[in-house]
Amino acid sequence: MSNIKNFINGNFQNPINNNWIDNYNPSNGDVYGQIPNSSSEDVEEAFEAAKSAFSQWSQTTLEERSRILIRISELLEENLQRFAEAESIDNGKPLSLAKTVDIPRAASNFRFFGNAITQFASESHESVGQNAINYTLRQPIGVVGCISPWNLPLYLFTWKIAPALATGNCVVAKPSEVTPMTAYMLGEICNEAGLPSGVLNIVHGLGSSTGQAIIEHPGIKAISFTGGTATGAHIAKVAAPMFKKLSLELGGKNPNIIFADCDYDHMLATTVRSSFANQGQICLCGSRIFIEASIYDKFKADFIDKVKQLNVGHPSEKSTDIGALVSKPHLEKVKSYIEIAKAEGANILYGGKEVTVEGFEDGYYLQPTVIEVHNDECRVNQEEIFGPVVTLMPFTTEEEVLTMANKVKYGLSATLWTNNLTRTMKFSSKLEAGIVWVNTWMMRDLRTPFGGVKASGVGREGGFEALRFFTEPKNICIKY
Ligand code: TXE
Repeated sequence: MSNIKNFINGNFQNPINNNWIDNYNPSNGDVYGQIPNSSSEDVEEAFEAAKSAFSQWSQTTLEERSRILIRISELLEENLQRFAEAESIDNGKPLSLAKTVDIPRAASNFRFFGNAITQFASESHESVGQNAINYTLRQPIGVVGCISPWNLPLYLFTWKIAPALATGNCVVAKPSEVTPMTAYMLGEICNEAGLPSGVLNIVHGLGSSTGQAIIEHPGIKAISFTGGTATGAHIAKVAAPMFKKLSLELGGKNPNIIFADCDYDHMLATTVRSSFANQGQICLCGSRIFIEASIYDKFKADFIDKVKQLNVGHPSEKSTDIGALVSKPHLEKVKSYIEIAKAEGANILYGGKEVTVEGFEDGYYLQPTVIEVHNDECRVNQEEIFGPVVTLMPFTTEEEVLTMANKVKYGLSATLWTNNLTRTMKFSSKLEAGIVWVNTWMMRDLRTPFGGVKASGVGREGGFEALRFFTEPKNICIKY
């Protein structure tokens, strides 16, 4: 059994109430460990440790903070294989993906923010003619809370923690209870890298107990959260009366808009990836595919041909393209949407069934699923499924597809395939999304703002936006 513990004040400890929950391996359905279901007492201890560490950490030179963050990054790289294996077992994602995306990107987060903090600057404003100068101090907030989901476990956990630490805050963090393993392992790496005790505290447990204790804690002044839209709305309700700073990165139902004038082969290969990477469990996946009518039939045939070649299998197999879904309840949720699609009269063009992987019969495997819909307002086209399921629909005019693309409650990202510059400019400005990719997908530059509009959240992560979020601007006006 792989049991994990809370990481508080640099020590690994059991939850005070000795309350534990099971941790499942999605590839075979087995319980392979237990994790603390921490209570508000553990969160209080983590908060006290963070609070005591703050006076020193916030005064640590930028060079020293940068050095420690970059050391964490190096140690993650040195431990790539171990972390990738743990991530793949905990989440069900192909080991190859964890090794090339999740863990390298987690390491990049620490390296990027370790470097970015040495370049971060604040403004000064000379009040001309008034003999006065204003300057802005960017001070750390204090103790902040970071709460992350299960789809890209260490990648999204570090995406919040690295900028919070770089700016001099101390952190109480909670990974998803569904995928806690690599966050637990990160504790050891932080100790080895010389991160002072109490600067980062990691408490494990359910959202309703541990997560709730973090968002309710009056001393935790900011919350950075990635997860479901309903949870985000709940967090906003709890945090608003306490005037906490909030960054919420929530769900998506992203359009992938394909015009006939695009680079077809490149579009086709990328669309397979943007549909099914990580079993479709990425908030940026393009789950609504709109295709210009003149190439609709060709696209449909070619796409299904490629999707058929995707290999659903055990995450550790090199030949696996699609691993296991993260949990049994999530598998059931995704399957329920396939039933909804049928009831709504959509055509299941491919997939829709569970897959039995030999030797791992109780794992949570599902075929990549392609659904042809006739009405963009149907539920499978409007609600976030967050699994290996995409919808196809033809369009004839720019206006029609733009309206359909924007006619959902979400607004995280959008992908556009065209070689027409005027159309590119028009769609880039009119699509209701925080991120628009043109002729590519999920190309990331960590300096860019990341986040969504509408029900996809508030605030932006990434680059200096994250450093701004984790600091409080204070204006100093000096008259001379
Ligand atoms: O997310 P939750 P779930 C979407 C996706 C998925 C749905 C639900 O559609 O099917 O959300 O997934 C913590 N106070 N996304 O149930 O519950 C929780 O413990 C404080 C999109 O896993 O939002 C976990 O650490 N924290 C998404 C984190 O919130 C609470 C990625 C996310 O869990 C809490 C994942 C509370 N009251 C799911 N309740 C994306 N945008 O990438 C829960 N949590």
